[in-house]
Amino acid sequence: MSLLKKFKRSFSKKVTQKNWPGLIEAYREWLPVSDKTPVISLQEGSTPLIPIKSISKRINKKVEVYVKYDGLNPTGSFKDRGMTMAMSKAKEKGCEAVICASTGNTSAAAAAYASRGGMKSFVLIPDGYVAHGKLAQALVYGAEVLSIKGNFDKALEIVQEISNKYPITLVNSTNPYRLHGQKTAAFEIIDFLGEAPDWLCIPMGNAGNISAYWMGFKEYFEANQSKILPRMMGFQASGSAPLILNKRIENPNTIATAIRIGNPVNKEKAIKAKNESNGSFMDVSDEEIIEAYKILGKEEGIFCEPASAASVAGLLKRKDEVPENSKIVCVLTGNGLKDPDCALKNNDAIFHNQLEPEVSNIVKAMNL
Ligand code: AN7
Repeated sequence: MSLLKKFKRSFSKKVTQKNWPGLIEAYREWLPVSDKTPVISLQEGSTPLIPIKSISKRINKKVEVYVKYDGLNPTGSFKDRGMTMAMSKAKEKGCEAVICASTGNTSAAAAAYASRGGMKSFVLIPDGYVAHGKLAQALVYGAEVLSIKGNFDKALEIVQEISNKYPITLVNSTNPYRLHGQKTAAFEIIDFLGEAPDWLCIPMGNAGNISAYWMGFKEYFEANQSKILPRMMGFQASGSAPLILNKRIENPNTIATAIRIGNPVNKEKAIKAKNESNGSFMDVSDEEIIEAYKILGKEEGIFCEPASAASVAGLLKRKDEVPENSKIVCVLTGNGLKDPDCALKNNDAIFHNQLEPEVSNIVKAMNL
């Protein structure tokens, strides 16, 4: 029996948003927690899996394409799945402060969950390359923000050194509890579809999430919760594609600042996921990312951030390889509201500015 079904039974009524307890309680038996673990939660998880006809149509071949809209988590990204675990385990150990490097979403989630758990958070970010929504979150959630004149990879080296020398817990995806939390997204997909998809398309930055999903798919498969394993299809932005070029990128660049990472710390795990799943990695250009971003917005009403759109851009790029009748899930890792500057610069909307406030004038502008 799937965990969600068990969970439904234990509540003896329909699972609704009202009684979703957060992912640690929902998937407790699959996670390294005990009765002693203080659960720090914002009721993350249980995000929708939404069919996307506009993409299925472009591929044809009777495929069903879904997006896992993880931008609907409490701080607007999949990082909440990892943070509920990392923070609960840090608190269990008696930790008082946490630290991370971040392109933005990790810092927002770390700040929120640290505050929720009564801990202090320090976040290192690359100056000028964190989307404004994410920076605003870190500040409001009460992190101490340290902006460095350097990129994410440098920031990660620094926080690794600091956490080795001082009693501060590192909550980047080198923290194993992060990946355990994030693997629950794979469980949710199988619980919802009744089976694993044929392909999982996912953006890669530090490559923690693809590794976490693969762990989740394998665990469910081994426990007979699914009969197939998906091919793990990872995508990076062309200007920031160390896993495709197979070398460290010193100066990564892309409009998708979330995945502006040149030296992924989970590289080995991601390559293992690719090889074990008969998967494949590919890069997508910023233009391809923005095209997918716009399709999702204006044809589906789904607003994701550019890094997330890389999964859909990648699927469209590989559409000739998609098998007939297959089910494909693209992971939308972050909410579009995170990066309003990108949205304002990249849309095809008609926007009449500075109009005189008179009906006749407005009607004329509307071309009625
Ligand atoms: C929206 O916040 O690395 O491959 O510091 O924010 O697991 O790194 C963000 C990564 C994809 C890539 N989509 O995930 C950070 C950070 C979004 C992201 C990724 C990130 P990983």
